[in-house]
Amino acid sequence: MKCRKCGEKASVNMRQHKLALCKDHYLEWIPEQTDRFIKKYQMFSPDERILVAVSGGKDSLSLWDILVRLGFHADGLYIGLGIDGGINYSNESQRLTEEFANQNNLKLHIVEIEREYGLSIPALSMQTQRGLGKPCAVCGLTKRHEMNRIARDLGYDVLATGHNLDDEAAVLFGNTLTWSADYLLRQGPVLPASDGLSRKVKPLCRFYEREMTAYALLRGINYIYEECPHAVGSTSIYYKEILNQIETARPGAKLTFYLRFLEARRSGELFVEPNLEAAHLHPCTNCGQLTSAPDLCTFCRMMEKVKPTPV
Ligand code: Q46
Ligand code: ZN
Ligand code: ZN
Repeated sequence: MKCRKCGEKASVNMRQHKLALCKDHYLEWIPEQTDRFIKKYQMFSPDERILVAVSGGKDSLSLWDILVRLGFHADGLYIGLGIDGGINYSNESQRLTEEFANQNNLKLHIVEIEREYGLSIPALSMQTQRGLGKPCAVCGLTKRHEMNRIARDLGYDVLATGHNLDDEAAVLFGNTLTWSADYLLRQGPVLPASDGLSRKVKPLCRFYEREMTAYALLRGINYIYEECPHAVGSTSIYYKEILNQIETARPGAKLTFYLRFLEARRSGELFVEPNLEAAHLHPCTNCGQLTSAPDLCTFCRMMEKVKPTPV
């Protein structure tokens, strides 16, 4: 297989795009395409300050690398979850994130949940029992809250995450199976800013997971290979496996599924009943983030439960 641009031996063959590229042209193609998506979906402009949520994984570190190469002002945010799982997961992912930031002379903010709130994510999950065995519900809620908080407090215009096409297609698949109208309404490459919350963007949402793996490896990014130990057996991994089977039989099916959804929603062809509840958001009385609850947001309500009782 030869590179379409120079005729040298290809390093990456993308069947769904009918495109094969050598290493150098692939490393050019991914940032070019990312730039195209940023413009197409009007994610941000060159003068805006971007906060990239980095986990130490291939997607978020590659996203940071790409945005900086494209000349954007992008700083990183690492959230220390305190997850060990026998593989020292959080320590190792933090070490690799710091290494990347130092090597590239980039600014990285670190928030450690245990230092901030007195409990790690697994401990918080145990105490509140929201996780019922798995800490993922507590973890997701806490990460969202902290990303919003830091972006707002430090005055970033945009919060960027490294979700790839496989992530987005799996979420879409799950939301379609249950026809979760309000989630379907909110899913997309850009979630506009609302009172006190920065705009959220996903510049990698049109790249397959293996395209991002190829980018990280060819670029020489040192990332954490292990998944979070709590990801094992999750619904999203199950949906990804199903979509991978479909993709193997019909190359391009995942991309078509996601892009047709975006197009159908944009054109009004797909009618999703708006959630009237969502229209009644107001600031949490403790942290100021928007919530549909009458006083405290879900995160602050959870933290109330773990507050030590005065003696
Ligand atoms: S939610 Fe669950 Fe992830 Fe948190 S506890 Fe690990 S698997 S990191 S995206
Ligand atoms: Zn080439
Ligand atoms: Zn709150």
